[in-house]
Amino acid sequence: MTKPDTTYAPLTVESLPERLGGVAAIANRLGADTSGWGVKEVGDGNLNLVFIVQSGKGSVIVKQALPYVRLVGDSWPLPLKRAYYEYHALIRQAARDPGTVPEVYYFDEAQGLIVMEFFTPHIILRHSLMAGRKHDGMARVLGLYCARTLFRGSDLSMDTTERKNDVRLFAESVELADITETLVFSDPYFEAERNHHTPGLDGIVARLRADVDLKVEAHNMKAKFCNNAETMLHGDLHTGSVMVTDTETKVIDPEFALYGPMGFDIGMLLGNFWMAYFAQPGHAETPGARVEYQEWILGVVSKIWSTFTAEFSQLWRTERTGILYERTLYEDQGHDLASEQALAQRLQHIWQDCLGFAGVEMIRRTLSLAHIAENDTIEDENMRADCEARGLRLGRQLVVNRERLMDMAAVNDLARQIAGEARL
Ligand code: SR1
Ligand code: MG
Repeated sequence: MTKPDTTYAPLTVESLPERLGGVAAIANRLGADTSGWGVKEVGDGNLNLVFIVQSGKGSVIVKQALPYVRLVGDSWPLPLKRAYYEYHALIRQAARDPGTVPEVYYFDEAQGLIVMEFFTPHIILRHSLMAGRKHDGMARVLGLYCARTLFRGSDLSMDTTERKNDVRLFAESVELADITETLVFSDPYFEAERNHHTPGLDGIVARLRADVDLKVEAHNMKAKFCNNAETMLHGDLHTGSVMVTDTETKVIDPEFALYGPMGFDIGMLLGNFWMAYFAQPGHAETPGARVEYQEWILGVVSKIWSTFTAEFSQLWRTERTGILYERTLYEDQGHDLASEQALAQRLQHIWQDCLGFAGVEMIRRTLSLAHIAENDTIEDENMRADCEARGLRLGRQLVVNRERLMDMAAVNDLARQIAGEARL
């Protein structure tokens, strides 16, 4: 018997029906007659091919890794195995926060390919933030998602065997970790080859690169990222990894999943909301038209954080079955207050890390390789530079002063103050 050919080949709109028509998990959803399948390539991310495949019966997403970084081309090779990490992250996230991430229908490791649930009519949150649209319940879903995945993926919840096996699995995702280590924490702080920035920022960028306090603190955040395998992270939780309708919110794209510090995902996410906040004047229909929407964004940030802390606390009190802070040492000894004390300390630690990671994300999305659409689509270069400069200013404050910013009200007030300053 001849073995099936598993040699990797990227899919095309034309080849997809023939190549995947025999996969039962797909045919069951779309029908076996592939002549009725409609295929569209819609990938607008930095790395992969993404196809929507639809028939009269149903729809699926087919995501396939390319052997290189799509944004840059084949001069930057990248292993197909990232699909394997994404698959493992998706099935863990689905168990830890059911209903928030796409269901996986089929995974083919050799082809770097995942077939999964197509969220429709959802759109990428970034586009919605540019259009000035609001989403009921979004902040609550994102806060719950962060609390549940971060808590349940950590040694507050997992036993030692499960935890060590899992850390081992994701520890092999070396190339994706390297991208984050380099692009997020190092490149912005010197004239790295892949960097680019809006020309009007030249003076500010020179000052930031000469700012040794910032460089040291950004590197302290890098040390936390590299050295603290506290939980399984999404690893790339920005507003391009969130899909929304007016009432529903979903989280996608965890191919950068790895074990890292608790504050990383939520910090990246909040950093992206603060950047969207500063970008609003660049999308305003008339001057001042987005002021109320900017306040809505700050409200979202507050709600994500308060939902996160409430849910994390609830999980601490009811699901602490893992290696750390065992109930046998605390509640079972009548030391409930000590348990609450430990919880408060853990949350304070996450809070400070969250601010630091938010800050480095805001700086890297302005100075390093991958920028954000909210800024990139502002055609007026002076306006773009102005929005980006404000983001850089808050980002720097978050990194350097993260231990002095006591609560979300203080951070949002700082954002408002920076937004109200005369041209930077
Ligand atoms: C080379 S990949 C650049 C960025 O895109 C991804 O979405 C990650 O954010 C990564 O840092
Ligand atoms: Mg992505």
